[in-house]
Amino acid sequence: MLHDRVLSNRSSRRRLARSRPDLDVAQQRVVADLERDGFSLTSFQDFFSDDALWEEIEQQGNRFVSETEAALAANADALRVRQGKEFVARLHSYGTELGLDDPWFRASASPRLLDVANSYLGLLSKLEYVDVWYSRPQPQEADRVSSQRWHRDFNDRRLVKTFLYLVDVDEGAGPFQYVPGSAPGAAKGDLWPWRPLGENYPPETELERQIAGDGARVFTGPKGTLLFCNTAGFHRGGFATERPRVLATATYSSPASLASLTERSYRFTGPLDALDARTRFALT
Ligand SMILES: O=C(O)CCC(=O)C(=O)O
Repeated sequence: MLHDRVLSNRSSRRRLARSRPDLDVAQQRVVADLERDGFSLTSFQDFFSDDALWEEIEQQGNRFVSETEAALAANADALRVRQGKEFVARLHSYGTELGLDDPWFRASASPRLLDVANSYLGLLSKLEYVDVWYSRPQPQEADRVSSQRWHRDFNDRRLVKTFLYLVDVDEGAGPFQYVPGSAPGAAKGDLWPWRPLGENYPPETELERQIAGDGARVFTGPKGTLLFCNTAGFHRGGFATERPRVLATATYSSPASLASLTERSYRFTGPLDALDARTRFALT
């Protein structure tokens, strides 16, 4: 893509190369896992070691659950949902204003996470999307729709998404699932290969036939599970059948992706001159 090779990403690659982040062991492990498998599994506590921040995010999640369940009981029309994905209620959705007083936004914009995303992407990344999701249970016999079906994200060949579980997630809560080694360039990268804005949803049964054997990873896990993933590889999730799934999520993309294929979900409201260079770059 012209955008990738020549325009927006070139200077962002150069800027990262000039001052590479100094990663600690936990961060190095995440980047190495992402390179090898396309995902990395850890926990908020192990990655952040920040009890106060975890408590704030937990409270933010609990408030969102109470508000969502009150709205579901009273008037489901009041929920923030997107067309075609009505099974997910969102805390923010698009067009919201966010500052560092929002705890999940603060974690997502932290140097700790940005340094991992930037190292894996090999450039200064953009924090494109930040939200908290409540996936509503649906009948077992319902058809899987949208991101409940296997797909590659259209955003870019390489991107990083984080998923932080805010409830225990078992099979009945619609766990996230991923095909290891399916990111572009990896062993299974050529299965229905990634294309910008391409048809990235192959027939479910065909894909499952192709990956039979090694299969897919199913990420059930306790509250506090933190998953990193290059979702240009095949993934699906949120098909909750017994209990709601609640998670916080963020997306880190290249400047080229944001310039051409994707849209930032929020406007940062805090003072820019208080931020270091990589954070300012990520939020603007
Ligand atoms: O809800 C899920 O587990 C899948 C999410 C997804 O497809 C995505 O964020 O790209």
